[in-house]
Amino acid sequence: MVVQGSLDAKGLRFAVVISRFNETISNRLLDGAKDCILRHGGNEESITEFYCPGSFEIPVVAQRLSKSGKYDAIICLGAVIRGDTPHFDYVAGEAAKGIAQVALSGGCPVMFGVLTTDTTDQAMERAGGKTGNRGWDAALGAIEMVRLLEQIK
Ligand code: INI
Repeated sequence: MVVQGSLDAKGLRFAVVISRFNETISNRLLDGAKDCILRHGGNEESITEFYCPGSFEIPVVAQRLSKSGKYDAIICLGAVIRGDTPHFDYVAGEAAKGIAQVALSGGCPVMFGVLTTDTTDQAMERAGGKTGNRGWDAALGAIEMVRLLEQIK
């Protein structure tokens, strides 16, 4: 027997948490996520966008959304770019750890669509450039996870 999630977004409610830091990239990830949801049977009304200052703040917003019970999935989007600062490690690490913690807390599926790259060019490549769009991928994963977990109750 094989259990897997379908890719049907019809009727699902999505919360998308978007970091405004590096917002050109975040917005491209958002465009990808929305396109994916619409192409899989969802509609504009099923997507609610929540903006926070930076990726460090994504987990607390995701946690509140998860507790609200109003959404079937939460998609977290942002870009942490290394540049020359050790700040990168703290921001990227805390974002990843915090999002994973919310995902495991037992609410709805929470997707990690936060890019962690060395350069802006690398981030652009992953946000609708030559290596695809991680926002699109995160949304597809959200749909699959909702439909998978529906079968494991
Ligand atoms: N936030 C990001 O989302 N990406 C970054 O690259 C970044 N850098 O490089 O500093 C960043 N910093 C802000 C951080 O997320 C918090 O908003 C800030 O520290 C206030 O808590």
